Amino acid sequence: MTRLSTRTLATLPGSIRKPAYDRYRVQTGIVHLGIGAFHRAHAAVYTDDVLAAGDLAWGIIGASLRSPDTRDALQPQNGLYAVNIRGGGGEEVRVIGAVRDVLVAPENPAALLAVMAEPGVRIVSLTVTEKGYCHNPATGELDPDHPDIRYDLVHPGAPRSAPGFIVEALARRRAAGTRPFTVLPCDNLPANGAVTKRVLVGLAALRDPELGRYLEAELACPSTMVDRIVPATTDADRDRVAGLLGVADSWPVLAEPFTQWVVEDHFPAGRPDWPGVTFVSDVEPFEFMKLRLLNGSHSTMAYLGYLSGCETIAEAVRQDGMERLVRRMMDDEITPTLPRLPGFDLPAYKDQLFARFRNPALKHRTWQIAMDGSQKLPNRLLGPARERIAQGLPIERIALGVAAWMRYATGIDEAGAPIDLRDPLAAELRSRADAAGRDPDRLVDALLGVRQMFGTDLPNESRFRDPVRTWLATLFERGAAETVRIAAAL
Ligand code: CS2
Repeated sequence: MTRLSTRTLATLPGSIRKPAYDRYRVQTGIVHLGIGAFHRAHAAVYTDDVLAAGDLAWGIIGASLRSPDTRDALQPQNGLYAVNIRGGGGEEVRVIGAVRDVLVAPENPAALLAVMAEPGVRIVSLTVTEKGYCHNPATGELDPDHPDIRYDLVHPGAPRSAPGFIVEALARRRAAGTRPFTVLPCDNLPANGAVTKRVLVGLAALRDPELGRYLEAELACPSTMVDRIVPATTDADRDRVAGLLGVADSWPVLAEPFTQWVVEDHFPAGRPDWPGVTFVSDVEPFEFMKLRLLNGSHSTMAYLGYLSGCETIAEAVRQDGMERLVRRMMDDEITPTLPRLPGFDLPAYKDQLFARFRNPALKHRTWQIAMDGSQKLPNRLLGPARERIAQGLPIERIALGVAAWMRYATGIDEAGAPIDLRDPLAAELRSRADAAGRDPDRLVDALLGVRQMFGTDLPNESRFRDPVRTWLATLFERGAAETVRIAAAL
């Protein structure tokens, strides 16, 4: 089958939305680090709208920090790819032209640094997942012992980490008299702008205190809240999209119809006028709302659902008792921890979340969400747990989410089969869990000893440890599906 490309764009069915702007005239205004499916289905779509509205200064050069897969898929397609939007009411395909090129950082770090140093680049955005910030999730500070950070300190001109690339590019711009670009983190971290700035200033200061002070004074890192559910693309999805396009796309992305981007409006070097973005002076209330309600529920359903044998979130949320359990967690335990958002209809937001979770057209795998739990849980569940404990409030349902993660982290499912545990701390989790065995007391203490997740306070806090331990025992004795029913009936 012929491939999607500039040449074949004209052959697409008329009903398909595609770039109508002159792609040859688009300039590079944004470098995006970590060009995975999420960016292509989220920020790149908003930027495609900017180009379509006639502002051609904001083309994107994407970079993969690890594998060449995205470049290999998109380069023969001149950067073009399809977004397949699937909702209850049907589906839509749209071809995005905002990505001008994809670089593979490890193959040629110098090429990426050269692009980042170009004066026309005014924004460097990131979707590198929680672990890509090389910080300690429990403190939000740069982890100076992170292997990539240690490497980058020795090899600043050929770095490995996202912070390493950004700091080196900013140092080069400074030396050349070019103003800094704005750094725009688009990952699910609370206060992601502040965390990013702390990490970058921290790394710069380790290289050169003067550079650290310069970035502290000059660098803008606005916080953002990003939201769109984007399941991993499968071969069946590729076939389906090819059928709709009439040409092959090696790597289309899937998404739900819902999309949201709330951005702190602090771009000293300028920004595109992204249609549909909510620009605010303080993103924090939105971030907490989304991270704790959506992502906190996602993780809870992912672990309980996976252990109960549910492949997708749509299946998990339909499990007996799950929706009731998660609603009670949202309403009784999470919502009271959220900063107020005057005028915002929170009940409607929560109803909409359940409609999104139930979306049967999206096969969003529980296993995909279960990944990297050591990085995700601190923001999603442990933060609200801490706040509630400090106020003397119960955390029954949050504790079940944490216990389900612990049960999952044993690496063996309820049928005795191995779980493909993907986590930067997987080796440590497995060895702690193996040493503890299935005794809930020993297991809970072994895993609470992971400082990067639980800090030094939670392991010694009986109001945290006790409910987690009780749920862990129930999960072992009764299994996850039955535990969900028990918890829903509380
Ligand atoms: C999910 C998120 O994989 C996960 O951890 O919770 O990717 C989630 O789908 C997005 O944050 C939705 O915006």
